[in-house]
Amino acid sequence: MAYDSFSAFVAALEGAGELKRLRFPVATELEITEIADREMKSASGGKALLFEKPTVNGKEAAFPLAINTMGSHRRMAMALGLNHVDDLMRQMELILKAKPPTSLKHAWTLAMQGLDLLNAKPKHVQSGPCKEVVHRFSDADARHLPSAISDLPSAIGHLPTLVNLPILQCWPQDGGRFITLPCVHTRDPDTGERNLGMYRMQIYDARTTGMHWQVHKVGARHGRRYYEKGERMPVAVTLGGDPAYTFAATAPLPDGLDEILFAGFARKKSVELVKCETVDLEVPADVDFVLEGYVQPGEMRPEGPFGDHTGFYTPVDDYPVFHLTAITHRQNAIYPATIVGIPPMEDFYMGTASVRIFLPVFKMNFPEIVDIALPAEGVFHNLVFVSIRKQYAWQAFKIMHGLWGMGQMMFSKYIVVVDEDCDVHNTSEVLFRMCANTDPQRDSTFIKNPTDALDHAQTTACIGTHLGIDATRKLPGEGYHRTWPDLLKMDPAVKQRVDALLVGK
Ligand SMILES: Cc1cc2nc3c(=O)[nH]c(=O)nc-3n(C[C@H](O)[C@H](O)[C@H](O)COP(=O)(O)O)c2cc1C
Ligand SMILES: [Mn+2]
Repeated sequence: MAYDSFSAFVAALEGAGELKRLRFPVATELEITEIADREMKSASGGKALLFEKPTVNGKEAAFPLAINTMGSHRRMAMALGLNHVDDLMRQMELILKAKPPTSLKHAWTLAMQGLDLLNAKPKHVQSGPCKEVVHRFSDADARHLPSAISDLPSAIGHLPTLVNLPILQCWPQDGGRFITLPCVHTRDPDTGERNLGMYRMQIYDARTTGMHWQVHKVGARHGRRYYEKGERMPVAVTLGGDPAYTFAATAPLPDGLDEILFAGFARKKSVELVKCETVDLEVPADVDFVLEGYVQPGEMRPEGPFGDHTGFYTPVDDYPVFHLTAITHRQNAIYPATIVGIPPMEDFYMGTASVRIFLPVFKMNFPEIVDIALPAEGVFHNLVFVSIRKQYAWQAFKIMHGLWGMGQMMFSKYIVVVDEDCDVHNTSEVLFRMCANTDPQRDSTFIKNPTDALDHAQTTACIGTHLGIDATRKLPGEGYHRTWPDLLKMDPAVKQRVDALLVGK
């Protein structure tokens, strides 16, 4: 099921008892974070929150703010119009099984062809709700624009610029305000291929932001080609609309595979794309806000610090700069936001959904894989649990190396491989296996690989070592010469008898 607006999704959450409204003024400076953090840390991710009167420097912003809208397994499924994310996983499986692929790239191509068959191809439309209010910036505007974020309230109501948005200052040592759920649309200048990625944006002033695409991401690769050609790079950023877009922007699709197609597949309705006003790009017509602009080759500016997914502040570093040329928006837009920080946070549920939906793709390449989990404590890349059906010696190591070579799985700092009868979603069960089943030296391997740009523990940014731990039961061919003992297990007949004995007791 598709949502025709972000507010339709918010209404669906409210109808399902998954939303709390905060009708009183709350400051976008730290206060919304504190309330949202408490909610995200409560049982099963708490509820979505709709702040009806977010304030910016003490003044009410022009739009309400919704946060934690995907911050539970149920809400994440609802965002994709599903009862359970596994429903989409099974569809993915069917598409891949219909015609077994010969390689990973082939698997993706097939998946995408399957998506076409399901009528997921985008349509092109002339206009849409995201154009209800259109403001192109002119040079005359520049005279009215405040340059410092502290001056922003003076411009509220004057221009539909970033200053009217309830953009959060998330954590005390943050370098400013950040757009935390931006869907960044770019094109490969050579092939014309679209990409949609989520890269946070720090507000520098009413018309300029940072563009935090890390070096390994597709937006950064597109950027490099524009820089090499010395051409100005068109960029469009969307906020809101069907939550399927926001999820697709975070999903780790291989480079060259279109997130808009994927979103169409996920929501079972093709995405309607509309041309931007000032840049040669298309965006979904039903989004709440479109920020149009460009990145100028060679222009870099200090970005950060930012209280990040890792639970630590990411220090200041140079990133490209985004210049706004137009803002268009819905009349009754809702500003979508999230916060990241010490886990668990909303992004844990988004990451978990990605792993579930793409599990069939992993299994296609590695049929022995039974299940994969990225526990919240590992903040995505730091810790990966994999269960396998082991048949031969050192198969666990093959799986580790395979995963370390697959897209963003290259960042996995620790991979623990367990046998198929271990539930990887139960962290305590995995730790029990790891402790009980390993000889640390025999069962581990260190490798060199690119690392997550956010990992502060590496001696040098973006490169470092990873550790793989084989916690499966050892086979004779693995140099284990003793008899592997059986795991304790109660006789099922006794369990039944005891169940009956205890009924009503
Ligand atoms: C809430 C949230 C914020 C994110 N912020 C960033 C960011 O600032 N920079 C970045 O490179 N990746 C960020 N990511 C991760 C990317 O969105 C993710 O790696 C995505 O798959 C990148 O898409 P791409 O492969 O098309 O570049 C964020 C993810 C989430 C869920
Ligand atoms: Mn991509």
